[in-house]
Amino acid sequence: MRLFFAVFLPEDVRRALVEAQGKVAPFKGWKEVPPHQLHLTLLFLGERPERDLEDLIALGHRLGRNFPPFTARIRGTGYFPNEGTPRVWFAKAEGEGFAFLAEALREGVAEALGEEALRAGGDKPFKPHITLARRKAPAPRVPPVVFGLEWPVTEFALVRSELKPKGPIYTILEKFPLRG
Ligand code: 2AM
Repeated sequence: MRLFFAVFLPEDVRRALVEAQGKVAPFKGWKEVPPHQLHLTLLFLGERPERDLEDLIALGHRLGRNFPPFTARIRGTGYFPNEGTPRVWFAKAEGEGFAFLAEALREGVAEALGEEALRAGGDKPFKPHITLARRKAPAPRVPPVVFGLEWPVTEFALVRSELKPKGPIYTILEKFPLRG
């Protein structure tokens, strides 16, 4: 199964991001991420055998027990890649906890499943972001959106992604409360 660890968003943050998605809506080439799927990926694992689930769930709970909740912020948007033709339009997230959690997950996954399990995520530096829209066809860049969003991150999740012609279906397999 295709798996990743992610943080999902509270309703008010989601609403603000959906409003921002309205900016790309007039441009046919952008496909917005559906509201209930908006998330911040902490670690992408790619295709993993089902037998890994037990270790991944145990890891998530162990980290959750040791990490305190933290404050997240969103102030603006950006593109991947930033130069040339953008593929992804995202909301930039801030909050030290994201990088700490992402790194702890990398270490924990490498320990439990081996370094090989980190390969799917690639070796690009971790940039906490929430993908708002993906570019499917030629489409113009949209002007930056400015936000003043802040919320407490109190949990993260292990998510299954099933790739379908209409777009991926995400299923939360397990939630990990932060209670360090
Ligand atoms: P993205 O939103 O920037 O595309 C599920 O695919 C999630 O894992 C997405 O949030 C995606 O980020 C992220 N992800 C990170 N690395 C990935 C990769 N190599 N392939 C697919 N998704 C990846």
